[in-house]
Amino acid sequence: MFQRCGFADADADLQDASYAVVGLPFDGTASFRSGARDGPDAIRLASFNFESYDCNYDIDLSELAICDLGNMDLGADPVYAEETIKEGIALLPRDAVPIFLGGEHSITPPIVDGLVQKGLGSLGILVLDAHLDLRDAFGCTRYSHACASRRILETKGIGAYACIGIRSGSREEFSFAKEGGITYYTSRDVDERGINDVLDRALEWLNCERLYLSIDLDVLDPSFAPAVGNPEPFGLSSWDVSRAVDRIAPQAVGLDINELTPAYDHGETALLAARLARQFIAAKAKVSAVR
Ligand SMILES: [Mn+2]
Repeated sequence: MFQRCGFADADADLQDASYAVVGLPFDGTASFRSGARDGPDAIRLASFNFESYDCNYDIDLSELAICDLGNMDLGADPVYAEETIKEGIALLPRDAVPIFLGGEHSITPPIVDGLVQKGLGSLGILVLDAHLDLRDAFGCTRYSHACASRRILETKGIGAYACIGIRSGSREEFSFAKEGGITYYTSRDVDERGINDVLDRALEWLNCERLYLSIDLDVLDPSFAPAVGNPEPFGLSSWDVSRAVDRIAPQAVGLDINELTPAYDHGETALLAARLARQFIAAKAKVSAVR
């Protein structure tokens, strides 16, 4: 009679969980549209639109052990949020694959650091993003969403890094990427070569057994995902991102979906975010079932 109000089909207890949904409601460094702090709950609400059965993977999410831990209390200070996220990840059981619902993109560096600290080994980090996010600081803080990839690259213990969907950054950021040999693929690369070819190249570069996937929803064209902090035209399609999830999920130790700003949504961006999270779980569960 009483429905749970977390992520749909996430009714397992943490000690039994194979998948742990964690909300990170932080938007303290938003530079254009704020409101990503409301992202996790909007994704949860949207998740109830979908069947528990994934017909592509022949996996029923209601038969999986998924736990929704709720939201971390992150406040508005980026330093506090970063430390809290790291502390929270240390408490997660190693057997549960975390699915982090953002929150702005500044949540990703402490997630990556927290996962490395758990001794998961050398992680290949794949970021889907319109923006390079390679600034050393932005808006008086090094913890800004505009510095996310720069901080990820500084994280000790990660394997390789690549990003796909790039179409925005300062001249200094592009110079930094080129001089530093940072692997990035533009949305034009995806348009010209196709997502599968770009993913082939990115995965070959990452060359890691374990991967981490960070989806900044602004990687998508605003026609697919309008409700993001910094929308950028000429982006990827929902099919492109779906294929990336299919390819990465089997090797992934975790996922984050960030930058949803629900106040600018008619529901379509939250629905896509929820669907991608569910697809990630189904794709991973399919591989686990075969093994
Ligand atoms: Mn971005």
